[in-house]
Amino acid sequence: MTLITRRNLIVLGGAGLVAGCDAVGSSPVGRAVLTRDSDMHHRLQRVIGGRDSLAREYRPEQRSPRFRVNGNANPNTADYNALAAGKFAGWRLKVDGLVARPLSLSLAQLRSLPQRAQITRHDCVEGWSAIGKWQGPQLSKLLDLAGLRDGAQYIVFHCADLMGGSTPYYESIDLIDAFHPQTILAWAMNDAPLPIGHGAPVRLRVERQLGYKHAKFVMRVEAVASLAGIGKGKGGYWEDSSGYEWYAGI
Ligand SMILES: Nc1nc2c(c(=O)[nH]1)N[C@H]1C(S)=C(S)[C@@H](COP(=O)(O)O)O[C@H]1N2
Ligand SMILES: [Mo]
Repeated sequence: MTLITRRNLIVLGGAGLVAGCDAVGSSPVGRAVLTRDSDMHHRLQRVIGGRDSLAREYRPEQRSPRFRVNGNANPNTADYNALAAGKFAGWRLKVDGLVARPLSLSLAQLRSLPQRAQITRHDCVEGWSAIGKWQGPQLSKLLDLAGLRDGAQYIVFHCADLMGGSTPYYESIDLIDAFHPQTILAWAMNDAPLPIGHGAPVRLRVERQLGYKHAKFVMRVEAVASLAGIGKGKGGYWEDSSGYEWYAGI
């Protein structure tokens, strides 16, 4: 299976669009193709795929026999270990920030919300892919329960693990992806509770973006107006530390 990179998408999309358009610089698509900034990926992706286009879904027998555990395999902090020892009965997901009704939800409550299951392909920036089944409530359901307040522009996922022992892993997405139907907070993988290595008790699935956006060990979902005050301000651990792009559309 070929990993479709953003670079490929731009080459293919750019060539096709330019060939079919004689006023490249004056159309929105042409401007997107010609603009060499990181925002271009985002806009071009939207122009080609549409805001609500779905990532491909697969049949059960297409699931990968082995799905790699990547990045942190276990937060291994005292707090997390205590929660894991209690099978996450004491875990609560906080939903706060720019919301009308902050939430604190148990795993049982997350499981009792309407669920979505999807079999999708995970593409890591390091060049491997795997197909798995994920289940959980749509993020949109939680955001509707909490009620976004005016000014909310991004949703931030705060994780339990500390990179290098001290820097929290976090990620963020915009509201288009937050309300996308395939954006779920998964507590099950391949019909079993999420294993610790894959992000127990809950991890984000944001199916049209690369693997590093899929925050594991999610503890808190925060609605914000700006990413400036969080971490080093670039919207995610890898964005802050290694220059990974904030919009990692595939
Ligand atoms: N909290 C947290 N989330 C994370 C990571 C991590 O190290 N910590 N690694 C990311 C990367 S780079 C990938 S490819 C996927 C790996 O998910 P998996 O272990 O289920 O394969 O999780 C992402 N989410
Ligand atoms: Mo990754």
